[in-house]
Amino acid sequence: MPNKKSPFSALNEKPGISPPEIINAIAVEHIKKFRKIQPSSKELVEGILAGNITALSRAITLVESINSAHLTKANEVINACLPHANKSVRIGITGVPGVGKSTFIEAFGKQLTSLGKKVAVLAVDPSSTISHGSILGDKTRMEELVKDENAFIRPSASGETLGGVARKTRETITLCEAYGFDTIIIETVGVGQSETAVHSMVDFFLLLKISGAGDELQGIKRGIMEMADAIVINKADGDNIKKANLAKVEFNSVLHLFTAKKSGWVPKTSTCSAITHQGISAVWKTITQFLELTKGNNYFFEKRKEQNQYWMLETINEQLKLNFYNHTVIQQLLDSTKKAVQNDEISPFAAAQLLLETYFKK
Ligand SMILES: Nc1nc2c(ncn2[C@@H]2O[C@H](COP(=O)(O)OP(=O)(O)OP(=O)(O)O)[C@@H](O)[C@H]2O)c(=O)[nH]1
Ligand SMILES: [Mg+2]
Repeated sequence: MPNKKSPFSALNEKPGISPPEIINAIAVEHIKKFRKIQPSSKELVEGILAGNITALSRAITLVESINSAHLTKANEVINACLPHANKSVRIGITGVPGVGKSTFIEAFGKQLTSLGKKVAVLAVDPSSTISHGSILGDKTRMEELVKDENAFIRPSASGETLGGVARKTRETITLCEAYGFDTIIIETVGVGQSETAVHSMVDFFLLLKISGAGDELQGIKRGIMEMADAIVINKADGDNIKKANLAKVEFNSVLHLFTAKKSGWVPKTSTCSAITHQGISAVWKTITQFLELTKGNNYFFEKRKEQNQYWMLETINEQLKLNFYNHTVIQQLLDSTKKAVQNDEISPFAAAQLLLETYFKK
């Protein structure tokens, strides 16, 4: 009930005040800022081409996203970047955990930037889904390179499959090249299938090894050695120098057993120390010789064309697989069909056929 006794009573309401204009202006500013956080694909492309590192990082994040709206936008950015890409040398580096890949890349990367090169370091690490980026995750072995303004280090994308992770790295190469990086280094761990994926996106493939006790050739996957354009024996320092030299001779004789490469290149073996930097500049020299030879005989360009076709087919395979397993009907049927196969109620082939037919009829 209104108090009629006194106009000064606290129970008397004052006439309403309309909200000041400023509130709306703040809201507008806020919305504008938010829009800035989500730049358009055109803005991203312009940023990348102008050498804006934030734009590059954002575009890579877009490429790595699993959101389908982001996928469309990422494709727009990549397509616009394509004409500006391709002018680089792509180097793959593999080796078992602990061989010194990160330490080597730190020394090698610094060597390259001292030559005036702009270096991007990427990674393909299929285990990163579980460990959230073990390769390059901490960057502690690349303290100097991280600080170098001519270097860019990006940890591995994560994903459910190696194919997915590899595709994202492949697309990141395009973005980095459009930005102006002329040397792309891709690190991968030498256990499993990731070397094959990296081999299919690089010009030069380097296998890092260490001399070990016992038979040097034990446990080396022949396939990886066959892919290598150079085998570099790391940790050739201190007491290890002699052993490293012996390992070099041994690897060299094995390399000669393989069939000649289509590139005409004869793989090289050498030793180095990522810590003392012995043999690091020689690795770049080897790569320069490789480029001279393969650009001269056109192999370099032909291989890139082949790799592009490979990545188109890989992307189709990957996408079909994803669509299949994400389809609601398949998701409903998959568990029961798996059980039926386990209990010998249906053959694995008939079961697969049934699921595929269901999928394609959808
Ligand atoms: N003596 C010596 N030690 C080295 C050399 N290079 C690397 N190391 C050491 O070897 C260990 C492993 O080096 P990393 O660079 O982390 O090896 P990585 O291959 O990147 O290992 P992952 O990332 O786990 O696959 C570290 O303790 C390094 O200090 C070298 O040239 N000489
Ligand atoms: Mg490492």
